[in-house]
Formats: sequence, structure tokens, C-alpha cells
Amino acid sequence: MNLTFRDELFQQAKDWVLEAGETIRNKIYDPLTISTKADRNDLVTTMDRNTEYFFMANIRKTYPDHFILSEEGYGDALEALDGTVWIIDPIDGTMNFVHQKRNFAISVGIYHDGIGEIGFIYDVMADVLYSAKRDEGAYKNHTVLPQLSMQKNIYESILGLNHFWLCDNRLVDEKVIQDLVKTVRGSRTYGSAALEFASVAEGIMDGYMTMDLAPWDIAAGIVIVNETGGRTTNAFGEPINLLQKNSVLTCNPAVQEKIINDYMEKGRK
Ligand code: 2AM
Ligand code: CA
Repeated sequence: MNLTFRDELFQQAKDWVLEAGETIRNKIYDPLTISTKADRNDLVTTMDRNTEYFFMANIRKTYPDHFILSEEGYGDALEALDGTVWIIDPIDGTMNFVHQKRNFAISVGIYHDGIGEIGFIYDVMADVLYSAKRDEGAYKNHTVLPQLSMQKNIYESILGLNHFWLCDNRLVDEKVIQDLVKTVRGSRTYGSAALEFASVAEGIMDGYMTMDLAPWDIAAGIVIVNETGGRTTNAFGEPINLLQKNSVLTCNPAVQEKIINDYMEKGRK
């Protein structure tokens, strides 16, 4: 992607992300219409749909040759990541949005021919924007994020996990995850994959692992984590495929290999 065009695209996407966030903040206490999708805990609200519609309408008008991969149905059915693709989760952490009115994010990744060029994760209620362009570093608002420390060891790490490994252990023996949880210094669950990626990029969490995420949960995060020297693979160290769901491990590289070799590979089913 031409760098001048990428700069313009970054600025335009950033304006839309901030505008969408401001709209959500202004309406945060409005009555919500809440529906469920795959199961009774898989929530969607009119705010999710309206926010995605806002992005879709703007992108289609301004960049008619771009594609959209998104959660709430306004995007394209893509079979490849050719061309420029916006990968959008209008609200990541919908359960937090509904129950807590905070701890959710707008997540927008822009990929060109499969390569992540731009990422935005906007913590809407905190008004904190994580952003990155490939090879140009990652930022938290206007401050550049430092490279992750290579001095980390697993015993002094904080690992983000959600609880699905307890309920649905199709992929890995839960005993091995129990060992991992006992080995690390602490575990956390924030309930927004995007914000968990942002925490890894910032170095306030050393890894985030989960068994089943959609492309829009992780596309922006991958770009941002890459720029602080982190790595994202599936939970067994294999490449992510952004056209399907994946298990995910995004991590400080100092501990990534150990988590994969000593735990995930051993517990793999
Ligand atoms: P969402 O809020 O956009 O649905 C919560 O642990 C994280 O997992 C959130 O990022 C949430 O995204 C995502 N998530 C929740 N249910 C999911 C599902 N059925 N499949 C994939 N990701 C899901
Ligand atoms: Ca969502």
C-alpha cells in the first residue's frame, strides 16, 4: 500500500472511530434494545448495529473499492483478503457495554492483500485510542508505546484468559491450562479481546489466550501488538487465518515459546 495513501486512510479511519465513540458516549444511558445471537449470553444491541452501519455507509461512499469484514452483518462475505479490507467490530465487549457501560472498545483493522497496515482499538468510555501503522510503531493516544521487555519470564507474567477453556475443552486438556494458571503470577479476564490485545501491546499484560475468536475481535490488535514487538499466533503457535475463527495467543515473545512448548503442545487434543 502506497504510504501517502495509507496516511490519509489512517487519518480518515481515526476520525470515524473517534466520531463513532463520541456518539456511543452521548447515548450511553439511552434505553437499549438487547437481542441474543448464537446463545443467551451472545448479546447484540442497536448500538452495535448502528455503529457498524455508520462505518459501512462511510466506507462504501468514500472507498467504494474497499471490502468490509464485520460482526453485525453489514459487511461482505469474503473468501479472500485480496485488496483493502476493513475488519471491524463496532463494539468489542458487548456484555461489558450492556452490564458495565465501560470496558468495551471499537476495533478497526485495515489490511491490504492480507497484510495488516493499520489498527485502532478505542476504549470508548476512557477515551483512550490505541493505534498503529505497520512498521511505524504503536501509540496510546499521542504517546508511543515502548517495545516489550525481553526480560520477562513466565513466573512474573500476567496472562489474560477467558473461562471457555473450562467449559469447552475440545482443543486442550484443561489440566494443562490449570498448570499454566498456577505457573504465571496472575491471570485476568477483561471481557474485550481488543482491550486485552491493547494491554499486551502496552506491556501491562504479558499474554492473552483464548480458544475461539472471530477475525474482527483480533484484526486491529494483531497490528498494534506487532508494533511493540509482540507476536500473535493461534494457541499452538500456528499462523492465524483471518477468514475464520481461531484460537489465539498474543504474547510477549519472551514467554510465548515457553507457553506453547511447555503447556499448549503438551495439552493439545
Ligand atoms: P464481542 O463482545 O464482540 O462479542 C469476551 O471474552 C470476548 O470474546 C469479546 O471480545 C467478545 O466479543 C468475544 N466473544 C464473545 N462471544 C463470542 C463468540 N461466540 N465467538 C467469538 N468471540 C466471542
Ligand atoms: Ca462485537
